[in-house]
Amino acid sequence: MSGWNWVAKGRTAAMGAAVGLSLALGACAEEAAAPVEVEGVYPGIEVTNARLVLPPVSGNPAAVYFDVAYNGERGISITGAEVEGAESASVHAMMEYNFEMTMAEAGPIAVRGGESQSFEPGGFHIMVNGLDESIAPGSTAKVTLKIVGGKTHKFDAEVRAAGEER
Ligand SMILES: [Cu+2]
Repeated sequence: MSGWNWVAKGRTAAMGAAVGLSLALGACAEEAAAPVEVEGVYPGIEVTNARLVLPPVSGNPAAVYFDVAYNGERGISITGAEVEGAESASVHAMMEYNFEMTMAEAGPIAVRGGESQSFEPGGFHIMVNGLDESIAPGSTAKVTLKIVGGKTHKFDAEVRAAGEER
């Protein structure tokens, strides 16, 4: 009889543990459902088709092109950029000056909610100076966009040789 009692007590304890476990799991599931802030990722920004095109002559500036979409409310403004392994990077625009196409540093580039903006040859691009030689075709460059308000959005860009498709 005492043996049976022991089993019953053991079962009760196990059931208690099972209830505790399911409560803990429930709490976990709730946390996962809440929006998770990932460091360096700006909620609502989506960057696609990102590539860093190396210069034909080593030591000249490289350029980063990509498409950026914003799915949030209102809008964002891109104020600058950084590339890992580069001395400097800045947002440029191609523009006509004295009847010639030239490039210059661009002011904040706005992307409204639900819209997108292409950074492409002949238009906006990120100009990259002093890029480390380790960033070779086939590798990945780590790019950070600076968003107005002190936030950032990081993404990877495929590194392409000068002669490859831009
Ligand atoms: Cu440029």
